[in-house]
Amino acid sequence: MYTQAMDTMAKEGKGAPRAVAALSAEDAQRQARFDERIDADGRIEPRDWMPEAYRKTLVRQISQHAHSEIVGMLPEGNWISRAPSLKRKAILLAKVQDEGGHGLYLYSAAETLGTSRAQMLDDLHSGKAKYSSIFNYPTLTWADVGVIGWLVDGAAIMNQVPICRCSYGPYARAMVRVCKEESFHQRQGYEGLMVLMKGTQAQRDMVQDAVNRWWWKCLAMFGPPDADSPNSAQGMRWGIKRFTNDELRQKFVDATVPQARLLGVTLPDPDLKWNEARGHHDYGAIDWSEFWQVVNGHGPCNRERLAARVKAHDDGAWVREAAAAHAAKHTPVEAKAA
Ligand code: FAQ
Repeated sequence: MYTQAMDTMAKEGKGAPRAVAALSAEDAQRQARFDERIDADGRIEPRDWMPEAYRKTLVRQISQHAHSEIVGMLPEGNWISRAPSLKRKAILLAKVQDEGGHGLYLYSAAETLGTSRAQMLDDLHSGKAKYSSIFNYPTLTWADVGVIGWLVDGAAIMNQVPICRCSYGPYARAMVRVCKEESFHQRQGYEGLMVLMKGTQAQRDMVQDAVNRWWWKCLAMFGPPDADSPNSAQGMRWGIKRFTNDELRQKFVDATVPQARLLGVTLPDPDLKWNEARGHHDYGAIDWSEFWQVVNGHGPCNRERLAARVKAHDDGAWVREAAAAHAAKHTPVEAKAA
C-alpha cells in the first residue's frame, strides 16, 4: 500500500546480485511492518525503519515549516520598536521569540531524520527550500500585527492541531507545545484588534484595511486546492496530514466568520455566505496565480526576507564558532568521566 520500497527494487534491475535480492526481502518485511503500524494509527520513531520517500516527505514538510517560523518572525519583528505601548511591546517580543523557538523545535525534529540543520539552512538561504507564502507580504500598519495574530496564527493553528496526531513522533510532539503557544498568539492578536475597534474611526478603518489586505493571503496559506496538491494524497495515507488543504481552508473560513462578526469587520468577499445544504460557508475564488508567483520567489518581500535571514545567519557565525570551540574543549573531559 505504501509502496516506497519499490524505489530500491527498481534500481536493482535484472541480474541483481543475491545479497541485494536478500536485502530487498528484508526491506519488504520492514515495509509490511511499517504499513501495519501506519494502518493501526501508531507512531513512527527516529530509529524505526521507514521508507525513503516517507523520510524525504517529512524532511521537506518539517523543514519548510521550520523555515516559515523563523522567516515569520520578520514581518512582526518590524513592529517591535514601534509598538504603541510597553505592554504591547512586551507581548509582541514574547510572540516573536516564541516563533523563533518553534523554528528550533522543528529543526530538531527534522534532524532526527538524518538531515543536518546546516543543510536545511543552506537550502533556505540559497532559495531552494520553500517557506510559507504569507510571510512575503509587508506589515504596513500596527493593525497588521493584530491581524497576523488573529488570522495568520489562526490559520496556522487550524493546520497544526491535526499535526499533533502526525504519524512521526518527534513532529507530533513538537506540535503540542507549538499549538499552545500559537493559541496565545491568536488571542493576543484578536484582543489587540478588539481594542482598536473600540477606538476612533481612524483605528477601525485601519483594522478593516488590514483585514482586506490579509484575508485572501491567509486562505492561500493552506496550499493549493486538493486537485492541484501533488503531496496531499500520499501525506494523508502516511498519516502526516490528517485533513486535506481544502478541508482545513473550509474549517478556517467557518471558524473565522463569527469572529469577524463579533469584531465588527467585514471579510472582503462578496461571495461569502452560509450554505445550508452543505453546512458550511461558500467563499469566492482564490487568486492562485498570485500564490504561485509568491511561492516561486516573486512576492513583494521575498528578496527582503531572504536577505534578512542570510544576514542574521552571517552575523551569528561567531556564536556558532564559539559554541563549537566550547564543545570541543569540554567533550573529552566529559567523555572520560562517563
Ligand atoms: N507557501 O502538495 P501540496 C505559521 C507548496 S507556520 C509556500 O499541497 P503539502 C506560524 C508545497 O510545499 C506556516 N509553499 O504540499 C507563524 C509544495 O511544494 P514542494 C507554515 C506552499 O506539503 C504564524 C507545493 O506547494 N505551516 O504560520 C504553500 O502536502 C505567525 C504543493 O503543495 C506549515 O508549514 C504555502 N502556503 O501541503 C509564524 C505547516 N502551500 O514542497 C509567524 C506544515 C503549499 O512539493 C507568525 N505544513 N506550498 O516543492 C503543511 O501542513 C503542508 O506542508 C502544507 C502544504 C499544507 C503547507
